[in-house]
Amino acid sequence: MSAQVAIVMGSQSDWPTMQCAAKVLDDLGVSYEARIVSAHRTPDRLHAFGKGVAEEGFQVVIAGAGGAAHLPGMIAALTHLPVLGVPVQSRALSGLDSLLSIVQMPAGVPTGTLAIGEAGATNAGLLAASILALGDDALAGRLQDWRAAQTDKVAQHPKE
Ligand code: RP5
Repeated sequence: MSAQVAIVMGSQSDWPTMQCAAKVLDDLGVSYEARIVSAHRTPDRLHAFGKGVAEEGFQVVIAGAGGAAHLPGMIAALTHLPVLGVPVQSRALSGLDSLLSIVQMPAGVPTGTLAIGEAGATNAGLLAASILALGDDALAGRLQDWRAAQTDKVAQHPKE
């Protein structure tokens, strides 16, 4: 059986960021598979992945890329599955290039665009879990527990 979530990234260099999505999914007991798919360096792999990702059995795609970050949008063009885009922080423009490349999709081909960098990857994991939890009460419970634990960690007062 296929994993529930596909985490794809344009380069090995994106993995430290995208691991934040993987960690959340691990915490919540959601299965995933991570792959490198570059829109520019491996265009045939991109096309095969996008055309086949639903048939493979995945339910949500998290796609992270930096710079000219065409990966999430191109996957969204090739599949009806929900695609969550993570703008990876680039060296040259601090991820603003990544963000604008991912967010400004034409009407009819949506990507859910998250924040730049690790916060975005973490939230992509949480959002993927929320989507899957719509049809999975046990996962919805684990997600609520995760959020409650986060709340409990916030102190009332700052330490000296
Ligand atoms: C993008 O180019 C990747 O998503 C990565 O964020 C960026 C730089 O890639 P490398 O040159 O580090 O492989 O395609």
